[in-house]
Amino acid sequence: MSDPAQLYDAILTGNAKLAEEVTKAAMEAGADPSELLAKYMIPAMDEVGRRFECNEYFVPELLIAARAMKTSMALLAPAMAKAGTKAAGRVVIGTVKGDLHDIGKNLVASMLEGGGFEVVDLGVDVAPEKFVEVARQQAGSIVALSALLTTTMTMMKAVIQQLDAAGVRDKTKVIVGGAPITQQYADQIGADGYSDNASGAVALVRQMIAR
Ligand code: B1M
Repeated sequence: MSDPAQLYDAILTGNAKLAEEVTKAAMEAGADPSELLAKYMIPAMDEVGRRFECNEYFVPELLIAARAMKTSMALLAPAMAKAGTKAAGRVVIGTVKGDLHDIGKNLVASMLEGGGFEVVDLGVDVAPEKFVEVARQQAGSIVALSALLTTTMTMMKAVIQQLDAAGVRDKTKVIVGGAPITQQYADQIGADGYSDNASGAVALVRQMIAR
């Protein structure tokens, strides 16, 4: 019988096969997906980032760790989607232009779906014009922006400015998140909400819909 703690090493070493086996076994044993994420999976990715920063890991290691993380997340997603209660509302989500990081964004999207929201996932490297086009088509949606790089977080401001210029800002709430984002930055660019984690993002959307 595998130990869920092995998930940490499986992701850290980019062993997707082991990550899959351990996740399946943990789910069959009734593990809580949020606990697997918080205790093993996200800390493993943080350690991957730390190793990358001190030149112990390079881009290939980041990629294989990300693949292992995604393998596990794909197994957790259905259980996370089942856990929520229904709430009306649509969220258009994407990682901003120039940024290819999608693990956190996918987690936020899965948890929003789990919360009963309709999620339109635009993917990664999404231009401000695309967010505006979809916000126009899907009036009343909440736009959720993710950025992981200090060089791409400025794109969030560009999205807000373009929503404004297109005359849809007053009908569109914007929430932001991702490792380099802070409440202060969110306020500075005029976002309507910020969360540093996926469940906080769901709570924010709920509050906005309730208002
Ligand atoms: Co990149 N990368 N990366 N990377 N990468 C970081 C972000 C970095 C911090 C690593 C480091 O140096 N320590 C660093 C950024 C430095 C900076 O800007 N200050 C970095 C760099 C430099 C780069 C490249 C430039 C490297 C290079 O090529 N030289 C390059 C850039 C490519 C590009 O995007 N244009 C690059 C590439 C990559 C890979 C493609 C190899 C891979 C991504 C694979 C993928 O996503 N499909 C990758 C990875 C894996 C990472 C780290 C190691 C892990 C990111 C991750 O998935 N974390 C990362 C280091 C780190 O973050 N510790 C790093 C797990 C995930 C669950 O957390 O995404 O933070 P996170 O999401 C959280 C919260 O932030 C929040 O909720 C989530 C759950 O709690 N959240 C939101 C996220 N979005 C939200 C939206 C919300 C609300 C909350 O509302 C809308």
